[in-house]
Amino acid sequence: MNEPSYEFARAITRAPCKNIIDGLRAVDIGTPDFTQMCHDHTLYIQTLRETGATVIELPFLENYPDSVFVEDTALCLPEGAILMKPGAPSRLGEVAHMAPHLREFYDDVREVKGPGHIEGGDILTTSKEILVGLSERTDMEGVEELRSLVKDWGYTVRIVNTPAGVLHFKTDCSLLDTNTILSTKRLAVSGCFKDYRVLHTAEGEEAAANSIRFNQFVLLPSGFPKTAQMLHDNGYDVREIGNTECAKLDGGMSCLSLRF
Ligand code: CIR
Repeated sequence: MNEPSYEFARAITRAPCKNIIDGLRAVDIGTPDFTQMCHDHTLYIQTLRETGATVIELPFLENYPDSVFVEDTALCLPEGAILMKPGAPSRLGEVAHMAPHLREFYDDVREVKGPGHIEGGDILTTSKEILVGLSERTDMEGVEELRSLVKDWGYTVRIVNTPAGVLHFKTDCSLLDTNTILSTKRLAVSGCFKDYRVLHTAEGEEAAANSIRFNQFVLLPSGFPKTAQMLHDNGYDVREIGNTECAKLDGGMSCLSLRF
């Protein structure tokens, strides 16, 4: 196992498509504004690039409304990439569109073939292990197949639970540095981070948990001032990115890129 970290040379993103208005959502809180979403997406990419990383921008896929959320299609590790098997039927086909791009960068690209399901949004890779949250999209068989695929790379996979009503495990947490996790209280009370230092999102700011540490920055959805201040006070260089439109589709900072 080559210690995975928050230092990345590259990210892959995909442009939002107009059909994003038909994207999956747990609760309908309004139609996403495509123009605003594109604006926020551009700032997201610019911020990743500002760290010195290369960002590979893939073209939109009109047949896949949720395809801007590339994180769910793969798990990128230093040793290789694993193609996922999304639990949402409308998203299964996105994986084949991502595979050739990962093969350009990785010699070793493996694949979860099923019958189980697993999505990248349920996987948190830390310096010591891979945590996978069971959810509506990720089942035990999917996790067991992932476990067998990463075993010879030396990874330990730990199964944890995603809080009820939360789409993905990482909807509620993110890695801030090798030993620190940003988490909602409702997730942290499960005890799944007992071996880590945990910083909690502020009360009422649970949606700030879907952030990413990318090189020197923490990309945080904007509109969560108490959590932003808390991260700042803990020494993190916080960059706030508008996320109102992706949030209507249960998306946050981590969903929008594959990082390696
Ligand atoms: C979905 O329900 O699949 C999309 N609307 C949102 C996916 C968000 N992805 C993520 O958290 N990794």
